[in-house]
Amino acid sequence: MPEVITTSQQAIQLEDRYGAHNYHPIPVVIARGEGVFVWDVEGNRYYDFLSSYSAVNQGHCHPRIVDSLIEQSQKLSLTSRAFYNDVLGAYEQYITEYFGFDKVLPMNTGAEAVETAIKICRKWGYEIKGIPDERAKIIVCHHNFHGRTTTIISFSNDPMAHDHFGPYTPGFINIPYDDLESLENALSDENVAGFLVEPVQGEAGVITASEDYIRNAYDLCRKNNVLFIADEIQTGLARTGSLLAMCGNCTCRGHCERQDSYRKPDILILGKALSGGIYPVSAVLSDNAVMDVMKPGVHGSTYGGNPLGSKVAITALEVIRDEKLAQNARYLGKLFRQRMEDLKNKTSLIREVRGKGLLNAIEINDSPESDTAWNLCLRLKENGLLAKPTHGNIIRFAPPLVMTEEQLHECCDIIESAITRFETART
Ligand code: IF1
Repeated sequence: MPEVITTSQQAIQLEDRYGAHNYHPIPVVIARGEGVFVWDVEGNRYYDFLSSYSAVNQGHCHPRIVDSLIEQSQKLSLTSRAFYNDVLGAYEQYITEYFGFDKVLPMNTGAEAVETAIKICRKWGYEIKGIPDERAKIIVCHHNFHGRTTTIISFSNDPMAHDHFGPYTPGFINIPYDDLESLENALSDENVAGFLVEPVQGEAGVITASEDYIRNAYDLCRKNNVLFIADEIQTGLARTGSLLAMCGNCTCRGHCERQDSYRKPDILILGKALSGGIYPVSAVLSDNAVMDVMKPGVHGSTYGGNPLGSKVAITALEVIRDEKLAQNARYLGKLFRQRMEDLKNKTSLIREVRGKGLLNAIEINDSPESDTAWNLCLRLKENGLLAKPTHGNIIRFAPPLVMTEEQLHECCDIIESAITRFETART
């Protein structure tokens, strides 16, 4: 029988002894989650300001999504795609109409969806664009993060993610993010099939591009017959204040193709909050002109398109729309950044505040090698708020999108108190 965990220390010791050390977690052991809150083994409550890396946009254990999981899991959880099932078609219709695409290829994790998008793009390059076999290239950006598989880390320029996992997959061109001239130069290569980009670079430290970058990059790809592939695994599903970060410049507060600023990606990749953190579900959406290169037998997955994940995803998407999470994220995000900018004027610890919707970050005024951001996150934990640094000196703040204005101000008070007390203690 597995050991019953009754203390945080016991849990940490077990993970240290028996688990691979591929993470260095903040020392907190979460036992329960509900909405914007999590509780540790000892019953201490915290605001979750990471949202499981934007997978629980709908809040922890959203009751409607949990009910869908329970109901479907007691009927049928998995059939494989060797047979049809009575949920997948309804899910495929729902999600393609929800985002405005002809077809979806259902997968499980984000990395799997990115790998799937790469395969679709390459196949389209050879069979439709006419690129000579084995010559297709995909343009990616410096400081990208698209997952942890060997092909994906082949085009990462983060040594931690990349080094000593070779030999690497060829066929990728790395260019600076938010640099249209570099993109235009790279697009002059007629063997380019696609441009894979995050509308906001999450792991890099919430790097937001200049206002028209995504739209102009899209137009350059269109002009060069290159597929625009939007990785919205972290930025999508209302996180950045619109249903998709791609439509972030429009004013419809949601998602409508009629907005002249919206550019519909040739391939849209979703994951994380597509299931509200309840079950791994990812998706690759595209129109027939691209998706129809995928014929029976060329791609697949044991769990991809399973009825349980499909039912959960339908409800997760309904919650985003019914609870107007994009609108709430846009409104609260502006408040949060204003509070952080006010705090920046009172402390020397904050170098920059940046973000979109409720995907935000503060850059700490210390070197990435310092432990300042880590120690600040420990202080935040002691004050009831969980966050974790990325790339040393950047603290990402991404609460569930169901947060209220009152809760947001309480969290800003916690952040302000922790930073000012931390600075005082240092002087
Ligand atoms: C870790 C953060 C990292 C992603 C984008 C694809 C994937 C992710 C834009 C792959 C996953 C996760 C992975 C997790 C930490 C977290 C993350 F930015 F969200 F914080 F690493 F960059 N595209 N992001 O953000 O999706 O296969 O994980 O379902 O690997 O440490 P996945």
